[in-house]
This record gives sequence, structure tokens and C-alpha cells, in this order.
Amino acid sequence: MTTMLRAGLLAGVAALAMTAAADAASWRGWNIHPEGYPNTVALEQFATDVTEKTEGRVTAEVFNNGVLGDQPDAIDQLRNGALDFANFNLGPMGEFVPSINVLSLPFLFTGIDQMHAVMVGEIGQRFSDDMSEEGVVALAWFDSGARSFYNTKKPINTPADLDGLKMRVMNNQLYVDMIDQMGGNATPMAFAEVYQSLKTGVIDGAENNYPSFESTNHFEVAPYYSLTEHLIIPECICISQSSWEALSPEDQEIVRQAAIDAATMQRELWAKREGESKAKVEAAGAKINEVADKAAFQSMMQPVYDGFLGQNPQFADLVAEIRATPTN
Ligand code: BDP
Repeated sequence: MTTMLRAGLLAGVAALAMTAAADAASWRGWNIHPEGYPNTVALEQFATDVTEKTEGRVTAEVFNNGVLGDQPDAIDQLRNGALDFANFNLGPMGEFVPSINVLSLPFLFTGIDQMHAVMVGEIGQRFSDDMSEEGVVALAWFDSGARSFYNTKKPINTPADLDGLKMRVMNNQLYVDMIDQMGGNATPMAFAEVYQSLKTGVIDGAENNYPSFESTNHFEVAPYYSLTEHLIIPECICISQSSWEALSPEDQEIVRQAAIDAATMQRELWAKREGESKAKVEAAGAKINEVADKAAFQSMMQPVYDGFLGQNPQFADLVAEIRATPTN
């Protein structure tokens, strides 16, 4: 081979490689949960599916344990394209997409089944349209169970038991209002800081579902878990609008299907993990109590609804529609 021919070939190969590199997208995925958590397993499956089925046109990687930032920050990053995909709880999403706040109203749903019915139906589609206007493409919904209170001091049976307790909440004014109404002191705080804050007495308690109560080891330091089930908040598997729009229609379909498959997987793993987490925390000495009179908590929430709907009267019909949704 002549030197010139070789040089020409090398240049050609380099040019091809550059085109491939320019076309291929490297996607960074945000995840707050650890290895083995249902959401993590499903998100990793999503990343593998996307990478394999787009034949490398998109290479997706998940970063676990919130190493890429806390949740409100990550939502911002996804909106401005610094992150490509994520699993978000829709609680903190309300700060960015007003209609989503409806899902943070305490005791909105009669139970998990009604939440599922709402989210897979036409109302869920409306939520995803609203999110997409804010740069977040929600492709499928993850389960997140029901959130209950836990604390370092005593079982909660009535709202009066929350009196004076400092309770950590996710970042959303509605949760602050919710705790205030019940007589506690709300402290919005990043998820990652909760364990240490419980341990050192900066806060007395928090609220979450069984799997997160267990995976974070919060049960070790705050063993009283009281089944108020005051919030049922769905989660999304979301793509950054800019990453989404850079895909061909064919690849959008691949990504959408991968997200739907991941959500199906997450829901199955979730149902299993709830039981496993409960058994694990109980075996470790957590004191779980049923709350006989949940209505006592629920009836205190009227001012939260009145305040929210007073400021956002356009969502009153949406709340009514959700409440009227039959459970399949
Ligand atoms: C978990 C959610 C996660 C939240 C966390 C929290 O899956 O997205 O960040 O609660 O309380 O259940 O911050």
C-alpha cells in the first residue's frame, strides 16, 4: 500500500468514526436509590434496553444513590439537558409543573389502585402533557406505595401525637402545610441528609413508604412506623425534552417501549419489595402500628385543600375528576 493510499484510508476511517461519535448520544440517568432497589433495577433495565435496541445510537448509563445531585436539582438539570433521563417522585415535580401539585394533596386517592387507574388513563396523559411543556417527557409511571410517618420517639395514633415533632418532608410547600395542620413542625430536607439528622436529633421523624424506610436504614434510628398512608404519589420515568427531540421517530418508539417495560417490571418488583421491607424492619425491631382513625388525620386536611384550590381554582375540577375515578 502506498503511503498516500494508507493516509487516505486512515483519514476515511477517522471521518467515519467521527460521524458515528457525532450521531451517537451518551445518556446520563439520575437515580436517587441504591443498587437492588426496585426503581434501580428497572431503570438499569431501561438503560440496557435503550443501548441494545438502538444498537448503540444511544448509550444510556444510570448513576445511582443520588450522586448527580438531590431531586429538585436533578429536575432542573433534566430540564436544561444536563441530564438525559431519570426516575423522579412527582412530589418535588410540583414546584416546576403546577398541575402536578394536585398529586401531593394528602389523602387524595382512596388507595394505590385508584392512583394506578388515574395515571394510566386520560388524566395521567394530561399530567404528562403538562410536564412536557416544562421540558420533562414522562414516558411511564412507577409505583411508590403509600407514605406513612415514622419517628424516633413514639407511635402516632392521632394527629395530637405529632404535636411539636420535627418532621422531614420532601421539597414542596404542600407538605409543610400538611404537617403544620397536624400540629408538627415541617422541615424540608434532601433525602440523603435524613439518616444523620434523625440520628443526631436535628429532626424527630420523616415519612416514606416501606421500601425507602428500609433501604435508607432510617428504621434503625426512627423505629416507630405508623400507618397513616397520607400520601400516595406516583413516580415517573422521564426523559429530557432536548434528548427526546434529538432522537429519530424510530428511536423514540424504542425508548418509549423500554420505559413502559421498565415500569411494568418496577411495579412487580415493588409489590414484592414492600412485603420484604416490612418483614426486614420488623425483624430488626421496628414498631409498626395500624392507625385506627385515619379519618381524624384526613379531616384536618381541609385547610390544605382550601388554601391550594383558593390559589389554584383551575385545578378544582381535576381534583373532583380524580376522586370520581373508579378503581378497576
Ligand atoms: C422515595 C422516593 C424518592 C424520594 C424520597 C424522599 O422514591 O424519589 O426522593 O422518597 O423522601 O420514596 O425524598
